[in-house]
Amino acid sequence: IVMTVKVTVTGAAGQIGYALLFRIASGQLLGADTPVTLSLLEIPQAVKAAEGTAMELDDCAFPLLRGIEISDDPAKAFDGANIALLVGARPRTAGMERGDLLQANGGIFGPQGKAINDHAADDIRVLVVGNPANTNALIAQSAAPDVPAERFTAMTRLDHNRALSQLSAKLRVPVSEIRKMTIWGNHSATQYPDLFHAEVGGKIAAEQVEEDWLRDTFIPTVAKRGAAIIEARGASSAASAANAAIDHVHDWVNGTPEGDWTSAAIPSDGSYGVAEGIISSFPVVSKNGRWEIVQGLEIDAFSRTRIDASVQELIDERDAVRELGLI
Ligand code: NAX
Repeated sequence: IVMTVKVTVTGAAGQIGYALLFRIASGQLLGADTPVTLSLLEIPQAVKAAEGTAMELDDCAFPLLRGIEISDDPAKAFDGANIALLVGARPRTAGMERGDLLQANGGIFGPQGKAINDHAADDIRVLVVGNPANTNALIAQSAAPDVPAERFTAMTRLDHNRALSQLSAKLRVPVSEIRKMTIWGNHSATQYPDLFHAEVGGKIAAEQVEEDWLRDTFIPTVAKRGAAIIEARGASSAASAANAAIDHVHDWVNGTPEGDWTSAAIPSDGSYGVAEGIISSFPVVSKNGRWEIVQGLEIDAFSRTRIDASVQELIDERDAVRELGLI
């Protein structure tokens, strides 16, 4: 018997939600053989809009979609959930200090973590998309002591895909010829997209580009791509973010291809000198439904400085939420 998988999406009425739900319902998240039930969590003011999206989902008559639930109560929305995509978050508004931002998000991700702890299925897997994603994931994780810590992850797959695309354009090769791209650290402007382990045609990517392009164009273009999208579109990345969330969960559940890896922010076990416990992006493979950090990579001084700077930012965020009593 094929079990129906319950997928909970928070912020379901938002723009990423709108780009995400139809792809989940069509089978792109888990595969064409897996029926899904969608659970949409929204704040009370947005429940009506979520109902509208649910009407459109109905109107697609997706064969794999076995039900849609809508709620503004996390306890209900996460009840029996197998996969949780935490998209809804409190954005930074003008004049907001980092402490205010973390506090506001603590008020969202703490209770959601607790609801996951108390109500989700035993095999729950959580992907945090809402920013600041890594630290929001840490907050949710620490509110869910009964769920294995490794089930809480944050999304750097969009950054990873952006890095693939930039390198593909630079070297005029299809994305499919690039292997072993890595995003290290925080999903923020300090992230480090690493070309020293990426391979194109079996050769190290960093050796196929000019050093100044790598340093002065590639790294900042990838790290600041989100801002460039806002500038061009007048709205933040939505379809590409939804696509990355699909990629992340798809690979987590189904595994990464042999001979390649991807990037995901997962709880650090201390690998590569990254402080244990913080949720930091690493080169990862997925095997038997679990992420594993790729081991044994040599990190040169150029990469070390950049990884350390991004990890330091995550440590600072962790210390700040600790001081606020959020973890
Ligand atoms: P929108 O503002 O369009 O939608 C957010 C939705 O979340 C709204 O419908 C809102 O009502 C809902 N919401 C707020 N608080 C909630 C709560 N407590 N429970 C349930 N729902 C709640 O934002 P959108 O463009 O969809 O972006 C969502 C989040 O993704 C933002 O935090 C954004 O910064 C983040 N992003 C993360 C990316 C990543 O790579 N990790 C990239 C894209 C995106 O910027």
